[in-house]
Amino acid sequence: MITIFRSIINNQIEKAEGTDLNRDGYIGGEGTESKIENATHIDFNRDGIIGRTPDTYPGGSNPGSGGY
Ligand SMILES: [Ca+2]
Repeated sequence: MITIFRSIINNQIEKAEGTDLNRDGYIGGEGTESKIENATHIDFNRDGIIGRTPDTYPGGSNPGSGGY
């Protein structure tokens, strides 16, 4: 429960800062839709991708592509 709470806080800060603070590859979290797609392996939003491509990449951030 505390982990979920901290994750929400972290994602709020990530969106505000535009930085992937916890280095999970997503600024502001992966998103519910992406998690459902990963769990079911069904492309619900028909973007051709199961889940969502990371906002950042190992070795460097890409703050211009957050899409928010
Ligand atoms: Ca993150």
